[in-house]
Amino acid sequence: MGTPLEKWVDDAARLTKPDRVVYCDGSTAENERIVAEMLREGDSETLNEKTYPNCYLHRSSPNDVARTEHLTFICTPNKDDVGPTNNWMDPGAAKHKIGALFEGAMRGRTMYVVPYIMGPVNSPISKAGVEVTDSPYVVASMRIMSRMGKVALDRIGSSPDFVLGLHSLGDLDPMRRYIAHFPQERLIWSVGSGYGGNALLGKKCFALRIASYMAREQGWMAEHMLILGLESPGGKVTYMGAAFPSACGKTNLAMMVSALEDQGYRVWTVGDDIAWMKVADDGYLHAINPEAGFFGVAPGTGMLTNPNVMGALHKNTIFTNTAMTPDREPWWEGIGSTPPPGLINWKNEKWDTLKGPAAHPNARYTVPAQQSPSISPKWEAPEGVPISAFIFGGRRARVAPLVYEAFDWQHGVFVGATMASETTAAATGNVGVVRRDPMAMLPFCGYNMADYFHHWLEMGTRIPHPPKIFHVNWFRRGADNKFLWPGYGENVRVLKWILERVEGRGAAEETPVGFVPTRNALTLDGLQISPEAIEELLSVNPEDWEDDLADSKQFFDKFGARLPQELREEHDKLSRRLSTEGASLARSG
Ligand code: OXD
Ligand code: MN
Repeated sequence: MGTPLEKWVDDAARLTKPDRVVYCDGSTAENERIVAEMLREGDSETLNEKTYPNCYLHRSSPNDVARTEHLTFICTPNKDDVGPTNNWMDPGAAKHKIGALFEGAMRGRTMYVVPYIMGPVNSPISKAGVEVTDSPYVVASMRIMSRMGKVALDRIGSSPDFVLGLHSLGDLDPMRRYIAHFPQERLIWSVGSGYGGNALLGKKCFALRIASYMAREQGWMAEHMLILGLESPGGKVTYMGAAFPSACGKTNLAMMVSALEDQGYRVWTVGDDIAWMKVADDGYLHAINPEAGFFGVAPGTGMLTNPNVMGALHKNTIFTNTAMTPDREPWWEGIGSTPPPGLINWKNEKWDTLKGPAAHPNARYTVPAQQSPSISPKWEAPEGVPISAFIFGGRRARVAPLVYEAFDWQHGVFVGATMASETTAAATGNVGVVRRDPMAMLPFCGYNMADYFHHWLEMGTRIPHPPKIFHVNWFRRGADNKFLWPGYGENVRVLKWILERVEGRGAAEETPVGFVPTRNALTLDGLQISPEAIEELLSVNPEDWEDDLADSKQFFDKFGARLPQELREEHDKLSRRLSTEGASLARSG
C-alpha cells in the first residue's frame, strides 16, 4: 500500500540502501539539522556570523565544478527523438548501466526525500517534483531554489502527478557520473556529481529538459529565459522574457539598476534563468518563474555590474567554490576589492597569484529571490505576468546590431533559432569562435530541436497577442576592438525602445535583418557616446551577414528533413534581402 510517492521512495531505498530515510518538511528546525549535517561532512563551513548571518561556504570536489554536458543524456526509445544536439541512450540500457551505480550507493548515508514545487504555490502553471538525495548541501540548496517540504507534500498527496528525481553523490568519479532524463516517465537519474546544475534536479533537469518535453505535449513553453518588468513613467509595467547563452549577463540584466531611473524607468525582477509560459484567458502569454532563488555566477559580480544582488547576498546565502577572507567573508575576482592578505582559495589553500584565480570561475551564490531589492511585487502572482516582448541575444563582436526587431513571429523564431554567441576569446582581440545556441536552449532542450522549432512556430498560431520578438547584442566592438556600448544599467535605453515598439511608437528603419532604431530613436541623454559609435552599433553589414548565413545553414542542415520548412524559407528570404541590399550599396557606393 502507500501513496505513489511512498512507493517510489521505497523502491529508491531498496536500490540505494541508505541507513535511514528522512522526509523533509522544509521547516527552520529541520534546516538547522540539515546544515549541521552539511558542516559535519567537512566540505562546508560557516561564514562570518555578524556580516553574513546564516551563510555558508561549500567546496565541491575539484573535478565537479560545472554542468557536464557530455555526461548528460536524454533517454527515449527512438534515437531520432532527441536529435543531433543531445546525447542519447536507450532507456533500458541506461537503467541497466546507471542502475548499477545506484546499487547500494547510499549505504551508511541518509536518504533525504525532498518534495518541492516549481513555481508559486497556488499557480496553475507550477508543478510538483520529488528529489531523493544523499547530499545535505543539495537539500539546503533546494530549500532556497524551490518551495520545498510540507507545502509540496500537501500538494502531491496521493496523486501520481509529480516529476521523480533520484540523486546520489556516488563516488564523485567523473567516469561514473551520469545525468539521465527519461521524459516519457517524468524521471531524472543523476549520479556522481554534487554540482548544482547536475544535482539540484528541479532546475535544469526538470524545469528545462523534462518541462520542455511536457510543454510541447501540452501546448505551453518552458524556456531558458529571464523575466523582467520595465516600469515606465506613470507606473505601468511591461514584462519581457529574454534568452541569452551563458556568460552574456542574464542575471545582471534581470536585476539591473536602471540608468534612466530619474526619468521614471525602472527594472523589476521576476526571474533570472527560467520561464514557464501558458496562454491565458486574456490572450497573452503569461510567465511564471519556476524557481524561488538565484543560483548565480559570483566572479564578475560587484557593485558596478549588479548592485541589487550584492545587497541580497549578506544573509541566508550558500556560496559554492568562492574564496574566503581571514574575516570569513566570501571573496571573488570582480567583487570590487583587492585580494586581502591571508585569502583562502576555493580549494581551501592559502592563495597566492601563482595559484590562479582565488574563486573558481564558475563559483556560485544561492540566494532567496525575495532578498533582492529589485524583486517584482508580481513575482509570485499565481497567474504569472503577461509577456509583451521576447529578447534573444548573444555575444557578437560584429554582425548583430545593438538591437533589432523581427518582422513577425515566424521571422522571430528564425532569429531565435539562429542565435549564436562567441567564446570569450574575443577579449584578447580575436573575434572568437561562434557557437550556435538556439533560444539559449542547446544544452537544455529535452527533445529534438527540429521539433522544438515546430513547437515555437505552432505557439505563434495559438497566442492571440503574441510577444514581439527582438534581438540584442551588448558586445559589439569597434575597429579598436573596444566595446562600443557601455552595457549594464545603460541597457535600459534599449529596453525603453523595445517598450516603445511594443506600444506602437519608437521610430525604426527597415533593414534586411529586421527593424533597427533610427539614429535618434534611442534615449542617449547623459551618456558619453559618439554619433559614429551609434552609427556603427546600429549598422547592418551585408558581407558579415552572408558569412553568418553560411554558418547557420550548416547548423540547420544537421536536422535534415525534420527542420521546419518555414525556417528554410526565412533563411532564403534573408539571403535575398541581403543580396538586394548589397547590390544597392554597391550601386550607391
Ligand atoms: C546556469 C546555466 O547555471 O545556464 O544557469 O548554466
Ligand atoms: Mn541558465
